[in-house]
Amino acid sequence: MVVLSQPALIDHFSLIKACKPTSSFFSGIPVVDLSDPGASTFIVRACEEFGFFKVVNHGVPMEFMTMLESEALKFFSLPQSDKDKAGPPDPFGYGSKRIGPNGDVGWIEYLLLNSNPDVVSEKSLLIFRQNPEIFRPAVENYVSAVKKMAFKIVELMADGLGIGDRNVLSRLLRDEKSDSCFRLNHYPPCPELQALSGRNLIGFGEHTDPQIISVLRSNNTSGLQISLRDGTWVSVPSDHTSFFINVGDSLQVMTNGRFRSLKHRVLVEPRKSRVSMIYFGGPPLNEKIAPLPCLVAEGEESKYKEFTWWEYKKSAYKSRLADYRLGLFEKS
Ligand code: GA4
Repeated sequence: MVVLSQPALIDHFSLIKACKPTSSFFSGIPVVDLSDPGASTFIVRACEEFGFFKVVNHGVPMEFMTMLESEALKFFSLPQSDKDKAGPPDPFGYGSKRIGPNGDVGWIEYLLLNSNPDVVSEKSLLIFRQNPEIFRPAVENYVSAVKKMAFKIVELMADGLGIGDRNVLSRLLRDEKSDSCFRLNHYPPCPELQALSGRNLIGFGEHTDPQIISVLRSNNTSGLQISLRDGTWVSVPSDHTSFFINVGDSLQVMTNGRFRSLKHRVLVEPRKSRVSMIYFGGPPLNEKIAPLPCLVAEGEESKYKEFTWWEYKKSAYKSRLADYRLGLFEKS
């Protein structure tokens, strides 16, 4: 990302929003120890209460996380013209400041990749070819370890929900046609602009994730904020050794609203760069997204109209980041 002089900064990025700095870190984030026999119950409770939890004892080797973090930083440190060769995102590829196709902007640069190594998009191949040979294995090692953990988490979720078939969610993520993706985000500090406005720049504006679950890991720089049920925004203390899981819109529907998808955003730290890596676990495109029959009590009905993941995704990509995307699919 190019550092600009102050007038140019204001001219070019007046669209990037800022918000009042919030100093307090939230200490109530549920922590799930994956090696704990009670993990399935804690996961369900966390998804009902917050749509969000932190995972420890996850089994993903720390070296996979640090290796990918350093490779990502090397990529983001390349000259702008080199990074631009991997853009603009379609949605895969390198993007800077523009998020999605409908005018959303943020103080961010990112790489969006297909998470299935068998269907690596043209853009990803280009990125891998242009960069040192270790970038691709770093992505693949990390993503395959994180996927395994995600499969385990949704299986525990099914156990906790009392669903007889514990693979009902994981088979969607494990499917070779699973429409999952992987994102590397870089939020460079911008002290000049923050000092000018006296506010925190918004790196990634508020939104919910459309998929089933998202698995996030960041370096030791904070910035992630979540919206609690009462609408208050709280900051999540960073923890580079753990993962943060959030419920996506599709899981909200599959649980008939028992789990709520998490509204979250990222504020830029004035002096430290934040790098995050997120696996978005989604179903195959033709999969019907509907409440799991065993989660709809007798006499109760589905709160949602019938739709496939493809229909939901198409509609999501026509929306703005902060829109309530499920609204269109709710029964009135
Ligand atoms: C949010 C979750 C993932 O980052 C993402 C995002 C996607 C994009 O960046 O292209 C979207 C956003 C996300 C939801 C609404 C649309 C699509 C930007 C946007 C405005 C990759 C995804 O799948 O949905």
